[in-house]
Amino acid sequence: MAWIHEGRLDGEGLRLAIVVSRFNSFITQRLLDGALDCLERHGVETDEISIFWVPGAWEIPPLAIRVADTGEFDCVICLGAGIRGETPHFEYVSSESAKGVAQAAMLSDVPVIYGIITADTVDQAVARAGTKSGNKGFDAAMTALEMTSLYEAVADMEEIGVMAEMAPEAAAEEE
Ligand code: INI
Repeated sequence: MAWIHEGRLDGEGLRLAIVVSRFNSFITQRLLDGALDCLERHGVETDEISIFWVPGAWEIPPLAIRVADTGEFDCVICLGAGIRGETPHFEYVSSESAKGVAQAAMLSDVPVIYGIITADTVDQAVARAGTKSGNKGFDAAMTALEMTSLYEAVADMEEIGVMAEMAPEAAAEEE
């Protein structure tokens, strides 16, 4: 039979960071509200959440990786909003912030979650910030809980694996 590993949605005892951008703040504030609602409903203490505001989505990845590298947090959630304008600026900002968050996630020891929405219109952005299409900040926070618990599960497996090589009985007790 296969071993199934799934993340839990239990936020008790977790310390979380949220990096959120001010650009399009009428949307990003809603994403932040959604994320906080999710975390608090799942048992994360308010004073275990740190919020870092940055100017725009471009600035999210460089700060996110530094926040992750402090070792102070179990997970970093990135929230932002790109809305297409009349110039190509949006394309550069959106694609680089997506790549940057992906890079931060690959390089960090803790999960770095991508909660930056990209929309062609203000209506599309509004729909993803708590109206017709739900709240992508809430969804990002759910993903954060799930991934944090999976990272912990894998870290526990590594620890038990090392113990098993040294002393099989001690590893069995730990399990
Ligand atoms: N920043 C955003 O967060 N969303 C956008 O839609 C956006 N557009 O389209 O311009 C945007 N630009 C600002 C950018 O993130 C930087 O803050 C700025 O370029 C300074 O580095």
